[in-house]
Amino acid sequence: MPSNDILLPRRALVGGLASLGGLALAGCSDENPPTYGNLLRIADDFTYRAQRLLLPRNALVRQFDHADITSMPAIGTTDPGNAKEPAFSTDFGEAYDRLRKAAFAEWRLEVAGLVARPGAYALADLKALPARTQITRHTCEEGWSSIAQWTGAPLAALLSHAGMLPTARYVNFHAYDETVDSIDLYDALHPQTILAYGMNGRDLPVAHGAPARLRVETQLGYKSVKFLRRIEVVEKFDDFGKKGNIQNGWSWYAGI
Ligand SMILES: Nc1nc2c(c(=O)[nH]1)N[C@H]1C(S)=C(S)[C@@H](COP(=O)(O)O)O[C@H]1N2
Ligand SMILES: [Mo]
Repeated sequence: MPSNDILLPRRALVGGLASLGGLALAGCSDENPPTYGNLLRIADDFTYRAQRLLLPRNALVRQFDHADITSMPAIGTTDPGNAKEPAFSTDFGEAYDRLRKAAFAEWRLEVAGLVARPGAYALADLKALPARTQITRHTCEEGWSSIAQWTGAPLAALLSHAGMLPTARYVNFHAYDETVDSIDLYDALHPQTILAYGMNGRDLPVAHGAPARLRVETQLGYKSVKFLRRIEVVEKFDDFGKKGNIQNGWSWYAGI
């Protein structure tokens, strides 16, 4: 595959590296991704540390050719604007429905937290950032996998545009179905971590997360949050309580 990795502006890179240094130094502190609640979580922690130790920081996952693209089921929420969906949000479901009916022209991705320039990005703003297209395998924790082509803005490009501050350590993602999740800066700045607005050469379909979803190619499918509403850059790890994956029995770190 042709490589279209972007080069981060030096300032963002220095900021990012400073934070990564913080992450490594804080290796044994209480603020690390949690191993708590249950003995089995020690295994998550081990996977996290082992992968961080063994894998080169920006090792790319395998990319495929057009001929390898398969069909892909839509999983979990497939329309956050449909009140019959199990995860329909009373706070955001109707808003999503209105946005969708207006072809997402009014949709804005809020970018908040530890950034010098908090903002609200329209789809056109995301498309104005450098674009990356990649054909990758999506692996769902339920045991199926699919190959699709994704086009979007590298999250690193957005974070650099927003001026991520050196204290940043995690990026939190909030969706219209109230899914919340986070990744650390290793994955946030990974070249294949993108905010995808295109799938298989077309606009991202609603069922797959329109108008924009996260693609974290280095982790299992559930980390690729669909229907993005808000991104927040933070220093302190948040397990999101009852809404987070830890209390719902999922690993926070699902590296593959
Ligand atoms: N907002 C949101 N994101 C989500 C989900 C969801 O239900 N809501 N499901 C996750 C799971 S378990 C998987 S496997 C993938 C499925 O992506 P797809 O529907 O495009 O196949 O999205 C992930 N992201
Ligand atoms: Mo999944």
